[in-house]
Amino acid sequence: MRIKGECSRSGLRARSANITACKGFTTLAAPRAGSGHPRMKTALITGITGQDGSHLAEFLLEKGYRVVGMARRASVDHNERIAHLLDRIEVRQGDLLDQGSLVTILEDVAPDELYNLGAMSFVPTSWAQPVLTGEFTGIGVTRILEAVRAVKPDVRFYQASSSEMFGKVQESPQSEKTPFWPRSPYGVAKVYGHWITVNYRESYGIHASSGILFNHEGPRRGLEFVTRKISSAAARIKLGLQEKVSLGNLDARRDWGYAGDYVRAMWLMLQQDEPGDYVIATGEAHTVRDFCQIAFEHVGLNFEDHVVLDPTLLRPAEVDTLLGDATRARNVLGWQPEVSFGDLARLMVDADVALQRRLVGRGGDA
Ligand code: NAP
Ligand code: F7E
Repeated sequence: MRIKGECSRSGLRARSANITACKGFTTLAAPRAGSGHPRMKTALITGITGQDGSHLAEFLLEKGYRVVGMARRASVDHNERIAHLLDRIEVRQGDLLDQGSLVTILEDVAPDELYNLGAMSFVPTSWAQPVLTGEFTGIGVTRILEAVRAVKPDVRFYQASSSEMFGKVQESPQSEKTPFWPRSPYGVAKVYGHWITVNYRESYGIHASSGILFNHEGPRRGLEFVTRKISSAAARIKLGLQEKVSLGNLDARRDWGYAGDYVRAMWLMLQQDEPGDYVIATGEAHTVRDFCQIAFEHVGLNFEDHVVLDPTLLRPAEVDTLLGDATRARNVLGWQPEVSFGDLARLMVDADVALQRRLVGRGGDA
């Protein structure tokens, strides 16, 4: 048996004796009854096809978990982020809009841990589709908690809450005690999801934790989010595939971290004896302009020559500034981020340069 070494982004090492390597990938071998190995835990992830779902699945596989993802059916393949994991995970069809599918999956999978990452997560779309956003991102949390209550009340449950709940910030930095003032239908839906999680913990004793995660990014971020839009544009402009990129509010400030660091915090929350709520953030805020400067400078360009301001990208109500205080996570979970803001911007640009070169090599263009 060989054991795969470092997971390069998370710095994690495969330690479980149940992880064997095959063509560079790890595969899970079920522990034998009476073998003396601890029982393999099962994790169910909603939103496994998303940025965080793919990082979390990798992380849990490295920990020796059986990983099951819930994904909604699509007429085209949307498994790009988990394509490299498909021989090691199970994917079940389900939808946060469909109560029956959630109940059936929980009955069949019987997870020890359930990570509810599925949501409509792009803030501008939440103004275009406010009701649907409420259904996925808000009421969807109640649907899955109701399934938990009926089928598997002893599961450890993680809810993907968001710094967007702080919106028009009432104090800075923001901690678990800061009042919410959401500024978009997405933020409002996340406040509902957060409080229903707290409520099911208090009403039914469910081990339900809410992670209030500040923006976290990486090469798997959707192309519409500002960091990835910038890193992709910097790469394409460098390679002569594009000349300009249109952006909205360059003065918005965010506390940006690396997604691989943040999924570790999700897991740590579910390893605690007591459930709770935790802010996960770096404690540093930067502007969109700062991100542009570092990203373009990394490929030898001046962003001011390429960024075009487009007022149609301004939001009906903006979250001007977010800055997190993750003291509780540091003290209770022992969590801290490992990737700095500058390194995050540079690793995203490097990944996009490599991606664009691959696409051009294949005769395609992104
Ligand atoms: P993402 O890349 O947009 O992924 C969202 C996932 O949710 C996708 O797998 C999507 O599936 C799935 N989904 C959407 N609607 C669904 C439905 N009705 N039923 C089942 N699944 C559905 O988001 P992310 O960045 O990984 O974020 C993960 C979670 O953390 C989200 O809840 C997000 O709101 C929250 N969050 C993210 C951040 C951040 O900075 N990334 C910060 C705080 C909180 P499809 O592939 O089918 O679209
Ligand atoms: O915008 C400004 C924009 O779309 C960041 C989601 O994961 O994090 C994310 O939400 C800032 C905003 O992320 C463009 O106005 C300027 O102030 O990358 P974003 P977000 O809205 O902060 C939170 C924590 C979540 O929970 C969400 O799910 O950048 N901005 N110009 C722009 N933003 C975009 N998208 N595109 C622009 O051209």
